[in-house]
Order: sequence, then structure tokens, then C-alpha cells
Amino acid sequence: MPAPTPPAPLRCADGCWQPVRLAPDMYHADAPVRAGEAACIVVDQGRIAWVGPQAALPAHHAHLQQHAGQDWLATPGLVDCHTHLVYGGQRADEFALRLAGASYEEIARAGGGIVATVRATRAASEDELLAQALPRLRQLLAEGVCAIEIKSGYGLSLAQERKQLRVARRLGELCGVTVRSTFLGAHALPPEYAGRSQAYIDLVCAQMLPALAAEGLVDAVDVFCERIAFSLAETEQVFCAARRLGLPVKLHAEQLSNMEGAALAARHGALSCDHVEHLSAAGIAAMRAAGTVAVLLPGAFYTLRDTQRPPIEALRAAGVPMAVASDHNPGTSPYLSLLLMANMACTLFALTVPEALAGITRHAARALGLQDSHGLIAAGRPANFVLWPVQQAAELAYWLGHRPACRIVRQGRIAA
Ligand code: DI6
Ligand code: FE
Repeated sequence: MPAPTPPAPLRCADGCWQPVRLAPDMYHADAPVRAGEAACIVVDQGRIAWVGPQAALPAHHAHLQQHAGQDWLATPGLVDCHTHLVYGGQRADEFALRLAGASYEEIARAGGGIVATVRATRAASEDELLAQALPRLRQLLAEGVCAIEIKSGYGLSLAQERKQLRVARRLGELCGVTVRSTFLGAHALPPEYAGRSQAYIDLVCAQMLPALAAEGLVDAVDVFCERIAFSLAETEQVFCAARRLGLPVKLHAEQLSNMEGAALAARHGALSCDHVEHLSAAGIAAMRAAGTVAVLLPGAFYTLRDTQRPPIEALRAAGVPMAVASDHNPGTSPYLSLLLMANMACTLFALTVPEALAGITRHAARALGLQDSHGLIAAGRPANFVLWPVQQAAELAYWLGHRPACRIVRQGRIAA
């Protein structure tokens, strides 16, 4: 298979972007901006240098190159904080099986599910995985994503997990986008370890994770804590291994049942607990105390025709930040639109539109530990922002199946 062609060099975004309208609650200005007032974003050497009303632009920026902002709405670059983007094959057959009445757990126990994708991922070369993942990433990027998390977890051996994580790194370099790679070696029990779960977790902790971390391939560590995956005790063992290496943890928590995984993760200072449909009051309290983000994944909820909604009102009342992500994966969330997820978070989970938009920007950045560089338009940060030809921010969660043609500045370059 030929190597993918590198993209053409992108134009530098340095200069004054004006006039733009700043989306409410999504920026920090250097001078006060009235609602709807014509604003300017200054980019210098790839970073945001100043944000404020066009009328107050400091003279020392005025000579810079001008970029037509067209009075479009400016938001920070979107952040997709939970994806399984790198994998081989697809699982449309399981979609049909579920429509015929089989459950996700039944399919997994019968040897399908995650393990089916493990077989296809192991059979693919690194370049083949890259070629399969690239169009998926480009689809997300075209909608304004400027930072994305990519998990491993379809290799389930040292060499195979390395292959997935290397593809994640290469995707970031190829596309000029911030990629955080998460090691999810404890995603499912590989077939060769059937009946030997503890032996596999020992391998994950003693060999796979330390080796991959030493190679600089791991930004965070995740576990699937569930009846069909790993127990609370096994999860804790992986968290302890992560802590020894100084790596932050996150958790696939309480998706299909309440395992009290969220409270455990919070005790380990987790960046996020994800899914959380069956989250308990104790889990919410622990997450609140630890500052852990709840990542809502409405795509998986929708695909599995789940009926147990995450406890949104209790999370809101506790002040736990809620992020929204695609969970893109071939089994439970084969979707490539973060705006669709924002829409679903509103319609299926009853988030308000501002909550959903914070969920795909500010809170998503925090779920990745990127809160100081992403998710907000503010001076000093790398220039990642999107200009949308819409009247109001609510339109971003309102339209469906129509992608507004936006202007995207990613890593200080004009990407679209
Ligand atoms: N929960 C999910 O939503 C994905 N992984 C997980 O632990 C699903 C992965 C798959 O079905 O392939
Ligand atoms: Fe997931």
C-alpha cells in the first residue's frame, strides 16, 4: 500500500483576524467586549497574542497582516477527548445482529465485539492502519477539531499496542493536530489469555505499559472496568502501575453496570470518567472532590439503544464538569461528527446548548489535561480556533447533517 501523501504546506495564520464575533463563555479577552461587538483575534508566531474589541486593537498589532473575519462566530478549536480512531476493519454485521435482538454483551461473550476488531487490527500493518484511520481523522478535523485523544486497546500485546500508538503519533504529525495517546491495554482479554485474566493484567502492568511509556508513546492510561472486561481490583492494579510511571489515568466507568469504578478512578486523581450511565451518588461525590471530568458519550448510548441516561442533573448540581466526545469506534459509536455528539448530548441527555458546547471545548480539554492550551480563545495559547458562518452559537448543536463551511486555524496555520 503506498504511503499516504503528505498534505500541502498550510498558510501561516499570523496577523489580525477581524471582524469576528466571540462566542459567549468561550474566550478570555484582553479588553472588555460587549455582546456581539466586532472583535479581533491577533495571532503572532503561531500563538494568540491579543483578543478584544476591534476598536481597541493596540497600535503595535495594527500593522500586521489582515485576515478577513467576515463577522463570523469564533469558537476555540473543538476537542474530541475520547476516541478509538485507530483500528482495522469494521463491524456492520454486529449492527444487524443488535437490530435482530442480540445485546452488546451477548455479542462480546460470543467472541465478537472488541475481540473481533482485535483480530482485524492485528492482521493490518502499521501503514495499513494509518491509511484506514487517516480519512476518519480528516473527517473530524474538517469540522473544526483541533485536539483529539486516540486510545490503543485493539492490539492487546506489546507489539500490537505499540503499532496502534505509533499510528496515533504519526497521525498527529501528518495532520498538524494535537493528539493525546492513551494506553488502553486493559480493554478486553486477548483470546490467548482466556481464563487467565490476572496473568494478562500482570503483563500489562509489568511489561507492556512500562515499555510503551519508555518509548514516549503514552500520555495517559485507561481501563475498561466492566462485567465483560476488567474488575475493580484489576483496574486498581493498572492505575498503580500508571502512577509509578507518573502517568495520569482515566476510566471507562459504569457504562453497562455500576462497578463503583468512578470512585476508584477519582481516588487515583483521574482526569476523567467516561460513559458513566450507571454512575452512583458516591461516584459523583468522589469525582467532585477530585476534580474529575465526566465524559458523556451519547453516540454509544444511541447505538446500543441504551435507556439508562447518565445522572446529568446530579452531575450538574455537584458542579462536576461534563465533556462530550465521539467515542469513535467500530462497535458502539461509528460516528465522525463532534457536532452531532453535541446535538445528541442535548436531545438524548438534556444538556443545555451552552453545556454541550463547553463539553466539546473547555471541559474536553480538561479531560485531556490540556486546559492550559486548548478549549478557550485567550492570549498566550497556541492559535487553535474556528470561525463559523452562523448567527448564534446554538446553531452548532442545532443543524444536523449539514456542516457549516468554517475557517479553521489549527496550530497557528490556516487549515481550511
Ligand atoms: N467502551 C466503548 O464504548 C468502546 N470500548 C469500551 O470499552 C467500545 C469498543 C468496541 O466495541 O469496539
Ligand atoms: Fe470508549
